[in-house]
Amino acid sequence: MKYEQIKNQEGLKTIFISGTAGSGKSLLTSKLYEYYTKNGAFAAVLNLDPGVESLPYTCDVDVRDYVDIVYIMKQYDLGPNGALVMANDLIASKIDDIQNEVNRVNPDYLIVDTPGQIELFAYRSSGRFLVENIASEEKTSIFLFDGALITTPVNFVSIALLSTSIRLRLNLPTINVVTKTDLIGAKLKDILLWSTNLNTLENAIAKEADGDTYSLTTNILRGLNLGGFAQGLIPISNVTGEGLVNLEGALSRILNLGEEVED
Ligand SMILES: Nc1nc2c(ncn2[C@@H]2O[C@H](COP(=O)(O)OP(=O)(O)OP(=O)(O)O)[C@@H](O)[C@H]2O)c(=O)[nH]1
Ligand SMILES: [Mg+2]
Repeated sequence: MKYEQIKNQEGLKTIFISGTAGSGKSLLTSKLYEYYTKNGAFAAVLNLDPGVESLPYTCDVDVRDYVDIVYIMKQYDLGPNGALVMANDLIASKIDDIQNEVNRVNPDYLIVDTPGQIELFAYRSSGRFLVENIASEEKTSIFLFDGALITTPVNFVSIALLSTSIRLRLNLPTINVVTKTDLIGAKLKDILLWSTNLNTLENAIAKEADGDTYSLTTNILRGLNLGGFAQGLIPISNVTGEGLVNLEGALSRILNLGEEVED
């Protein structure tokens, strides 16, 4: 196949941005793009969300050029999610064209904004196909915990479970990030402690839950930790820009480590 020949395209680093609906994926995409550009790197953006109407950035490559969600809904008499499923499959079949567009732009960093319906992207085979087949020297994933959603320790564990499940599916090194830190005030301190200290989190769960909820949550948590979850979260605000430097540092450690291994 054509893209086989250009696999491991030299120098290209691809960053997939995933997370729950409304967690800040598109806004972070625009901020990372600005960050890299300001610091003299050549970044480009690929939008993989066929259903989005407006975006806070200009796309270099846009799957909406290949699929029209409104047309699919009308033509095949589908609801929004059925149409998104079909659109995702169509997009996977256009991988050669998408790859050619990326090659033409030829950036150092390709930032990939993924669809709001994360389960469509992460759990259907077309999403993983795209992740596996976009030719790139290094790939990594950022998973966004919506700061406004993590109001309780049990919520925190649920989203950590989702993050781990998506890491399993996409099979990429993953950086966990908490967004909207500008909205959550003092709660951030608790969240950051929970993300690195199992005992603190278990104590917090014990205060909130009992019986089945307590034992299920703590058992999931222990499993997640055995699977390497407790790396901590990087706190960022897409609005104030706080924490973006740390996120870029974490990205660089993963993406540059790859280079060293390759040499
Ligand atoms: N205060 C605050 N608002 C944010 C932050 N990040 C995103 N938002 C807001 O949250 C809303 C959703 O942001 P998006 O970037 O569209 O989120 P998304 O994950 O791309 O959303 P979908 O693609 O629809 O799932 C927008 O109103 C953003 O302005 C943040 O760090 N702080
Ligand atoms: Mg979005």
